[in-house]
Amino acid sequence: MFEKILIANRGEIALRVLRACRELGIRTVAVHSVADTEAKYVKLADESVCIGPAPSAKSYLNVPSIIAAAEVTDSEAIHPGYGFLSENADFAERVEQSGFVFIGPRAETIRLMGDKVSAKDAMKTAGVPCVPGSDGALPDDPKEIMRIANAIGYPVIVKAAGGGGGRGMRVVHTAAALLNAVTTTRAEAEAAFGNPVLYMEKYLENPRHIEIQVLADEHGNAVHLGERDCSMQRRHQKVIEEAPAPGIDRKVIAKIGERCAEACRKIGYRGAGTFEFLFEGGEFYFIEMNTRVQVEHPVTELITGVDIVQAQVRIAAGEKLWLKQKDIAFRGHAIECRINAEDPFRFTPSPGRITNWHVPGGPGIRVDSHAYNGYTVPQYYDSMIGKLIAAGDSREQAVRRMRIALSEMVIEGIKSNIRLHQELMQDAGFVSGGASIHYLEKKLESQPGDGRD
Ligand code: MV4
Repeated sequence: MFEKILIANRGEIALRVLRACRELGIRTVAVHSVADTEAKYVKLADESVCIGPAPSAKSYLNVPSIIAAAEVTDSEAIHPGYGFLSENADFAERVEQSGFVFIGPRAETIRLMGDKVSAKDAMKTAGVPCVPGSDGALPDDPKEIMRIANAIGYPVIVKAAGGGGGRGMRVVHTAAALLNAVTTTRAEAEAAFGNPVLYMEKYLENPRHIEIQVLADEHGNAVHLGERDCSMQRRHQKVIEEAPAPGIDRKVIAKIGERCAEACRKIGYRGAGTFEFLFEGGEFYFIEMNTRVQVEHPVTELITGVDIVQAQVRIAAGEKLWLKQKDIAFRGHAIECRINAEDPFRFTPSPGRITNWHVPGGPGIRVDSHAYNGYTVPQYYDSMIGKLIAAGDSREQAVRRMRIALSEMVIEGIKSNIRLHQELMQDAGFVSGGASIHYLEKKLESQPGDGRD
């Protein structure tokens, strides 16, 4: 096992990784920007290194600075967390070339999945069901493009190979609108990702977003840890996630989960990963794979008892997977509310000093947050300041516990989205379970919350 790991991230996930390392008896190095000098995980880490000024381009994305920090602290491995450099294949490569272990998949796998056309192609070949669409990249010839769209059937969605997570895509409803849409999306893709490659899919009108968590080792073993339902989202930002997904047959999950695990074995996947699917009409359609730990990993941890971050570290250290699929049991239900420093109904960021901070507790409650009384939320980064997770024997119990937890939570000095979560925990569409990816945005449109403060 490693003796010392450098955590190339900030906020709640830096603290989460730190705790996993502590339990494994590994010393930690926190790297931080000037704006995060007073952060809790920086103080708790065995060592810390300031890697640059507040803007993330000069600190958390500053590759030479992070590598230098690993060198001066004699770290053996680097955990990238999520966001920042976590899915940057060039970074993973630089880490390994500098003699450190990158806690994640091989750079080549990250690159494969980063290109959405090659990712889909690899998954199709590995037997994972995909959304019907173009066979690889769209050609330049307008006639060919028209032919492909006609074969798929409208509506179609044009996506950028370099995009993902909702960036660089456009829905097209008619043949008349197709070629302009392709031209515009291509120009945007070139500008945003430096990659004009596009692909096309059948547009699914009202799907749910269901993802499968996997763990794979470098020795060819892989398991799945079931699914998460992440449909409750706004502008591609997840708001609530839960596991298991309400109303989906366990046998159907076991089948798609095994497809994902088998795909991991086939492509030589290593580490934790997530297969993102759209789920509509009882069918799963692969869209993208995430090659990092995800924000919402705790809901899976709470229903399986598997520590996903510790698993990442143990796999990176070369351990053979200690879990067989039959060892993984799913127990009860877990729900996560992302706690953001923002206006609960207008969604404008609300950085600043937290003058009063109290977190809930009691059976089944977990709070993953780096915030504390007196902490100042910097303006430079994502507004997520923590996650409130409630687990119970049933979904009903998890919802009840979440309502109580939200009522106990105190955040003063800044605005937070606690009241939005309180409203959602009473919302008929959420409470009944199984809402689509469009549910929250439609609800917010019809009840915008204007005038509430
Ligand atoms: C789709 C889709 C409908 N049909 N693809 C958005 C994020 C990116 N990962 C893929 N996305 C979508 N792809 C087809 N063929 C609808 C979306 C989509 C979406 C997906 C997951 C979660 C939230 C979403 C919100 C809007 C659109």
